[in-house]
Amino acid sequence: MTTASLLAADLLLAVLAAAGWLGGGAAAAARRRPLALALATVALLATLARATTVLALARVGWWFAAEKVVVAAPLSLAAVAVAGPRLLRAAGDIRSVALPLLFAGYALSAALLVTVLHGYPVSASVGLLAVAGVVAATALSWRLLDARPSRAAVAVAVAALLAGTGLAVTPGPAPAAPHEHGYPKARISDEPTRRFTLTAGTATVRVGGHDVAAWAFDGQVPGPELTATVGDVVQVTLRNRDIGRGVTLHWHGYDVPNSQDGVPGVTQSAVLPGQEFVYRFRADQAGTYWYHTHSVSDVGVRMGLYGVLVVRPGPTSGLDVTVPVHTLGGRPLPDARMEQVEAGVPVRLRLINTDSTTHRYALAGTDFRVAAIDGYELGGPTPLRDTAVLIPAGGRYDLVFSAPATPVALYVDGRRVYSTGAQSTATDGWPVLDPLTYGRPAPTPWSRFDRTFTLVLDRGLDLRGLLPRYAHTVNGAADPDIPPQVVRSGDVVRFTIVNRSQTVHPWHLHGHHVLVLSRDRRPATGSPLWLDSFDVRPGEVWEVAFRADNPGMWANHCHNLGHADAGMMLHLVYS
Ligand SMILES: [Cu+2]
Repeated sequence: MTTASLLAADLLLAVLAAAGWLGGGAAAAARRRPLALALATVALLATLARATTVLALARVGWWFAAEKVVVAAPLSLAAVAVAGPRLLRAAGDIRSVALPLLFAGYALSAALLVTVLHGYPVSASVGLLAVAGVVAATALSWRLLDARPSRAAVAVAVAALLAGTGLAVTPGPAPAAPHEHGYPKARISDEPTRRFTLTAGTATVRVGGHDVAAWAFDGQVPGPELTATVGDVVQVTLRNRDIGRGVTLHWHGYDVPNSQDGVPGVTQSAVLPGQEFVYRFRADQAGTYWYHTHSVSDVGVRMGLYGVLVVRPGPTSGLDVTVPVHTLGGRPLPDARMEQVEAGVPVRLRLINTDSTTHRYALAGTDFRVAAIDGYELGGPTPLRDTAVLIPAGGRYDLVFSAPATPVALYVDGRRVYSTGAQSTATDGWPVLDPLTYGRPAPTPWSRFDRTFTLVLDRGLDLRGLLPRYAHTVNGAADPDIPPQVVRSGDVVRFTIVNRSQTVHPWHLHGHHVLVLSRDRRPATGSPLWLDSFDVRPGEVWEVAFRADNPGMWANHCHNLGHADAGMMLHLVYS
């Protein structure tokens, strides 16, 4: 079982146990003995079964197994200890076990709420509020069952409530405000050798034979493909015609100077209708990249404000095809395309995922190699056949092959998007490439780290704004309340990224590529893997490192852009 399915099973058992105790208590109160006994048995079995799931989670290295033991186990044991013996001894009135069963139900519900709603890390105030809730609910039930709650129970509930609330409203240290420093201005003065102008505006575009309302660069989705050769000085003038919520250009994966990074509120102001902004940077890194707006990025990118950026090392021969995959108005892009290719022609397919979730790509009909990931060439890539690749949100894979005499086809999630002739293959059952074990290894350039940071990705209630929201959190906080990570120029920095939630988080640090050290404590054994976008799946622990060599203030966020908008965004700041 994967960690994600173990987590789901554990959650299901927890819900079953809580519901069983609560239902059993209600049935006992109504003097329905058989139902009460049946539900209590279900609850007991589910509670015991959780020992198995928690143990299994611990064995696969889930970081928070101990927390389950600390929070859920005592409450589960208390529930069994209070309700179990009473149940066995309840020869007379079944109603006498109603309260213990209800108490067990409240205790497990509280543990569940703390786990799901509050997330990591659990604070003393949340613990006290949970205890207050359990005691208060038990006292109220006691009262409704025609008995009288002891004054001690009421006193405990009130005391816990007051203490918990007191701790909750005590302000913690305020995170440094990221926007007080003004915007960086330094821009290279070299004369541009490649000039482009992109105009953002609302548009109607054709997708799969349907008209779709979009936001587009130059009226097309994706926007124009920008190309350059290593050594070029690229200048792009961005104009906004009528996108009311503003537009910027972020060069995804291209480690430009901070002032050109295109993050509104951090490196520049959003470009409003009628305004323009000129970006200029040196193309000193070859590879496959893309650009997109970073202003209300969740909506803006989804509506179509993105395009491809390809930087080539020099004149190339053969066929060079870019395949930017996107979902526009619920319809997949690009449309299927077929072209004749002579046998023996070298082909490079540049696969780009511009959506917010992972896509599965499968190249059928030929051996191929993964030449590059996220713009960086891999060392010693070996031939692959009938193997799929998973590309995270924002990620890019370059596949290369020599065109065979027979047709080749590329499938994305089972849909054919590119082919060199009539070709039909079922690719669903293919194994998936693990990039951490692919290619020729090389020694890690660093053995010690000047800074280490841990990022726990999670969900939780964020109560700091005007309205409470169920946010995507990092270390228990949501943007803008996540403290920035502060580094010095030249530092070698290590991140440990842990996913405590039930969803995939594609992580993306601006301005730097990170070297993957390990995943789930297993060191990367393939070619050095320099990534700017990588999927941290539920339960996974990634260790990555980079040298802090690009000063400024950089966004560091989940590239499921809906998650980023819902809090999963922090900043890397040079002191
Ligand atoms: Cu995410």
